[in-house]
Amino acid sequence: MRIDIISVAPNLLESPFNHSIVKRAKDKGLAEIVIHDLREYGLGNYKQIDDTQFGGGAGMVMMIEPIANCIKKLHAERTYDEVIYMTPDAQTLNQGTANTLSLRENILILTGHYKGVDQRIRDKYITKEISIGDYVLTGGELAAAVLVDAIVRLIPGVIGDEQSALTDSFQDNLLSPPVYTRPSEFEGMKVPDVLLSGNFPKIDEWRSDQAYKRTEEIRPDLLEE
Ligand code: 6GU
Repeated sequence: MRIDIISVAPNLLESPFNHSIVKRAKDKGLAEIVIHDLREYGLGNYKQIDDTQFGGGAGMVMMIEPIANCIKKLHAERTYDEVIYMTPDAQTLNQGTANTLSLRENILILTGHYKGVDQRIRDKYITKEISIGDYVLTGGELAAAVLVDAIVRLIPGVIGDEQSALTDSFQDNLLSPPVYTRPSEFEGMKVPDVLLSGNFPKIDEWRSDQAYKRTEEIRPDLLEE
């Protein structure tokens, strides 16, 4: 999978993509992530990328030309399955979206800053808009890092233990059951007997039961979906 990201703060994206699972995916050749500095497409001597908004009001808007020029250049090099704009005024990311996107070949992600991008960019170039939750971040970079991590770990071959991506919280709209490791007793706190029983059908049943109970208690909205 190839992921291109357009950003005004490329350094914010360096660290998350050079560690852990995303780094492993890149090293294995399963994911290629290329970051494009929007400033290089800025206008004039000052490389301007934002301007005040028509109609007045506080906050700058990202201008259409620098973004359009950057997107056009990238479009000339490859066909994108999806051009995604990271913005808080969009549907929130969930596991289903991550699953779908992990099957794509080429993805382009645009990250916004300030008041966001000129609406005409969204109208013309964007095929999908994603928020990562109901709160506001300074910019879309951290949100893009979250999205890329969620997608890349699902690419076949990225996670060694194939099973583990499938048993994640949310994969079946349920939270994960509690987990334990050694020691079996710590300061009087014991691991549930069933997990030490060796009775695997029973253990599976206990885990499903716990997953359901946890979901009911913490995220009942997931059960309604
Ligand atoms: Cl995608 N961008 C920004 N700036 N804030 C957010 C977000 C995205 N998702 C949640 N909050």
